[in-house]
Amino acid sequence: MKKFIILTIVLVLANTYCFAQKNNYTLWYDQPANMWEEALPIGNGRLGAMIFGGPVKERLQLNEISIWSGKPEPNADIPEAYKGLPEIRKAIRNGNYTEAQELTQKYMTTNEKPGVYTYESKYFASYQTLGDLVIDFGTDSSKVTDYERWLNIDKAVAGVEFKIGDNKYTRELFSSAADGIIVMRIKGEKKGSVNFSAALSRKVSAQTVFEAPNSLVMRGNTDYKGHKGNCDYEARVSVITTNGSVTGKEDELNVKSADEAMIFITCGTSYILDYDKNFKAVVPHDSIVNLINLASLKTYDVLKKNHITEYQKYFKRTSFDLGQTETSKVPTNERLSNFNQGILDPGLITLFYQYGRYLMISSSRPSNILPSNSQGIWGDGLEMPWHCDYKANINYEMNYWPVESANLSECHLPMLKFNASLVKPGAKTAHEYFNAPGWVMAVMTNPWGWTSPGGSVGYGSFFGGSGWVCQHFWEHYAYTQDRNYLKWAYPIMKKACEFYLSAMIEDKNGFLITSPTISPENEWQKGLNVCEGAAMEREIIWDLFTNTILATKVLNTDNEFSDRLEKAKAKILPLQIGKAGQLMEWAEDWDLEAPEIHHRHVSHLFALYPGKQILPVKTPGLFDAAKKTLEIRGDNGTGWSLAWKINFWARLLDGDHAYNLIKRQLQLVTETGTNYSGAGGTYPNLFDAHPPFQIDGNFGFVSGVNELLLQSYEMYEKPELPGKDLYIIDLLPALPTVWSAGSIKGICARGGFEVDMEWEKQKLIKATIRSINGKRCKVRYGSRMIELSINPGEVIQLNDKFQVTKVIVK
Ligand code: FUC
Repeated sequence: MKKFIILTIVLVLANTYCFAQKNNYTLWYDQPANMWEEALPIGNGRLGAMIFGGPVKERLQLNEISIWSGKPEPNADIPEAYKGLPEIRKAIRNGNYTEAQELTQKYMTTNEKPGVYTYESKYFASYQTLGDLVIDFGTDSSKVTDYERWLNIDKAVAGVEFKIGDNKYTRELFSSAADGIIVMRIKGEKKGSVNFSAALSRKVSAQTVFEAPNSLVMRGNTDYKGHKGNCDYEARVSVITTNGSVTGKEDELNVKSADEAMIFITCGTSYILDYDKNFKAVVPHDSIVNLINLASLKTYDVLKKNHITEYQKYFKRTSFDLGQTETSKVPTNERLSNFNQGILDPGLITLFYQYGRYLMISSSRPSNILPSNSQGIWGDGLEMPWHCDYKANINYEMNYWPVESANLSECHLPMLKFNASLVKPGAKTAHEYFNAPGWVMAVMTNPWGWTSPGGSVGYGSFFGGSGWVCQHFWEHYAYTQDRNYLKWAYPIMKKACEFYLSAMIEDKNGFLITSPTISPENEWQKGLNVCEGAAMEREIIWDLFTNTILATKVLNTDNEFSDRLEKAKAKILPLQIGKAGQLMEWAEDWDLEAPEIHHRHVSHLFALYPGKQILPVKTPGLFDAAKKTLEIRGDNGTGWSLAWKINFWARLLDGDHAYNLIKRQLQLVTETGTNYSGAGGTYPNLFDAHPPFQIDGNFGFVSGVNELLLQSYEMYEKPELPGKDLYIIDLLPALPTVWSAGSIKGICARGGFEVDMEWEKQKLIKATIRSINGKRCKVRYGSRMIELSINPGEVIQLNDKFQVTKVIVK
């Protein structure tokens, strides 16, 4: 009997242990990664690794967020390019578009000839890999059994386990923000069975040496193809064993007969976010050594506990449940293909949602020196797709769409600080291209303060970047209600407005427009992008002016400037509806004749999402036109395009249509080359597939789900409360039918509210609303709406009849 009880306890514990490995917070696989998009990412905001999990040879592909080739290019702007503006504008007004396109290429880009940048161009900096740590165990692969690798996103810990004979090996890895290092523990069940050699390398511009007694040190720079790189670095790998020995020579380190080994990895670079100092300081050698020394004084359990506690401070704020299924019991890649074959797997939705939050926390900790780039912090190679830069015609902003609503507000800070750093170079670009005050960022940027236009008109002559990134300054305030922060951000928004106030001109009817302009990356006629008054820049400017006016009211400052903005805003060419009932992409009704009516960019719906210019009740005509536009555009797209469409359909209050796009986004993709149409989906490691991997789709998905469940973009006014930004919170505005029961806890609404909701049979049964600072809001569910005034720390509950049932003052 006693034996039976003990056996039962052991089985239960074993089961709990296994279940802990394979719950709905776990990605897991029964094979090592073959391709990079199967490897599993860990990151502490700045230091990342992709774990391949080979039992014989482990490959950790390493990244550090500031390792970029290239250097500042302060002379990239064409000097006094604005002198070409009258000629370009005249050609456009007279309908001489071919001439206008050529002139725009000549004056309003940074390349003389159209085309993408090469390594010979001014714009070539790319995010780069730090290198690889390869750990060779020298074992016989045919003897490996019971293989599994996993990533637990609840704890941000990854692992590999397998057996060789009757010896079980386990590896655990995490990238700790608490201790500033990556930690790996390698363990064999049998004493003395851990043996390996480790090598740290990078294909170019780096050298590794063994430093006694237990470290590999790699020093290098980002020189590439004969071009000087502006970033130096030092990476260190140190090994501590329990029993056994550590030896090394040249660039290799050997561990023999250990019971277990701990490997610490860290890296520091010369990068500083300081335009005036050319973005360069010295490599912080002492702090790098210190991080490893401090970690060496701690046990594995302490390091792991520190890491999990720090990570969960962010991660645990939000939970999302759409029902339990057995589906998590198959490997994640199979789970994805099962879902593609129509097997309902609500757990996969919640896993993918939380994975997006995991990727955000892991690539954008508040102390990051740079924001999450187009691959977060994970990227292999030396020339990344599209340089892995920050593209402000959709991708960069999409990365940060969910950050506030998904209760990760502090993770927004790296982006906000980075945007602020663009004001100086952007002032020069504003002057050279438009002879305008303020600052402008055109279409993209990188860590070297690039604000100039791109290389060809089709994507490069878009000057809405600064306006768009400024939306994030306002959004961070709208969610946090932090007036002190807004005081810091306001001058940056104001200077962005000053640029557009100066750069806009009147169209033939006296409305304000920009010229030359484009609708990002889309042609209105074969070979022609350039025009005047394309919708997107108008919408971005409308949004910027609206938010800046709101900021002047909240801060009770700059009334005159605010009046100027009001007047200009009223003169911006309004949104127009075209002959098919669609929202017009350009100022002329060209949409139906454009060569690519299914183009992945849906720029003119900026006003619907992430803007707030189109609302179901207040602007029903535009609302219907936006819907028409999307119907014409169709449901295909690259990864991020699919994610954008989820957000659009959420704002159009059509959860079922959004769910169709969710299904598309979760299509298993294994193709890695660049594909621009119809191939979007998700890789086996749940990275979003453009293809190639782009992280924006992961983040756009999270914001899309939030928009389906909670919206708060509509504002209302109360004459007795002037200067207050007041929001309407919509509960379950677009719930997909398949998610008939579920709950979400800890998502955020503008105005500084945190919301929990539970629903059953498609109906809200309970909602809880907390206010950070105390604020008034309206809460709407279907056709019902109530106004609440919530004190700081108060919790308000609404029941299934939409009655306030409880007010608990903390
Ligand atoms: C723009 C997009 C592409 C891709 C790239 C990073 O050029 O049109 O689809 O997302 O940015």
